Amino acid sequence: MPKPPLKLYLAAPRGFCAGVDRAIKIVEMALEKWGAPVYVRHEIVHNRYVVDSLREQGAVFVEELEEAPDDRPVIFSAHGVPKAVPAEARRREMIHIDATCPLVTKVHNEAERHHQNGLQIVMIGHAGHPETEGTMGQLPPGEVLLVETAGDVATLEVRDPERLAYITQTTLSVDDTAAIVEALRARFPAIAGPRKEDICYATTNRQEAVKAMAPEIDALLVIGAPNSSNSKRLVEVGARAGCGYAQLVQRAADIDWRAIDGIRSVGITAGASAPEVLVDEVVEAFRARWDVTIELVETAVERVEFKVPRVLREPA
Ligand code: 2E7
Ligand code: F3S
Repeated sequence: MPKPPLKLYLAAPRGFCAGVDRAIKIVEMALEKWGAPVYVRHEIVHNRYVVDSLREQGAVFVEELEEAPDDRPVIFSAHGVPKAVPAEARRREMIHIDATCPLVTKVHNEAERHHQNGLQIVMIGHAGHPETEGTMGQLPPGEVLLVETAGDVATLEVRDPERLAYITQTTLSVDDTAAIVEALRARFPAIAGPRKEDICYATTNRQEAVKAMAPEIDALLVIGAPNSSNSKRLVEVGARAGCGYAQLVQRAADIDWRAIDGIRSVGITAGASAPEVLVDEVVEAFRARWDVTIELVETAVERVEFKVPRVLREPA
């Protein structure tokens, strides 16, 4: 029986961002420089495929620094760490390398600057996410208040409404965040902050590409992990832009084929931590069932690159 036709829209940009590329390189270069095992505090990026392949090369993933020995190098994940973590690594005289994305470090520095200026900080982010914990952990307890929704703004208790600033997580929904910023500015007109928010270029671009393809597609698949904030936001953006079916899948084996039986078009994208091999795998799985025609939906071209820390660029 001939396969039915299917238009497959591929989002661009999708997949790895510059911060993820750098973080993975840091682990690989550390393994080359010091040999195995190299410890990594938290998943270097939120993707099981990436973590498993680094584990095979000799990386050992732990959740807390205390699980790593003094005498092996330790790497901090791309999401950032509270200040207490590198402080403890220094106290233990450990070789430690920070794979925090430079765009997250920029937010840490912003928080520090506002604090030096005597401002209390409101962070827009998701409770319990490692980036939020790392950023809030740059300052003493009580100096950074968390808001997750526009509703949270109404009940916020601040020290002085005239001496406030806001910062954000880098992987939020651009549209939801704009509404929260608006609520903050309405209640605290003096609040300082970035021009818009601290959402990074990669998050913004991936959300834009999903919005552009949404009117064309019967279903959207986002390749990414269940703990990947930026990937989950892509599913929400797709659903809100009108995709009746928008799903997060880690790889081809997760696809619910019965749920998308009869579709004529599909959109595929990948979160910033999802490797392109998983995109290829998903596209191949579609080709096995449909007569696929691919169209690229390109809304931006990314040329951002970040250098790895100097210690890894120097000869051993
Ligand atoms: C670091 C930062 O690993 P991810 O899935 O992380 P999120 O934050 O989206 O859960 O994606 C790459 C990445 C994104 N942001 C890494 Cl701060
Ligand atoms: Fe950095 Fe944004 Fe990627 S904060 S790690 S460039 S998703």
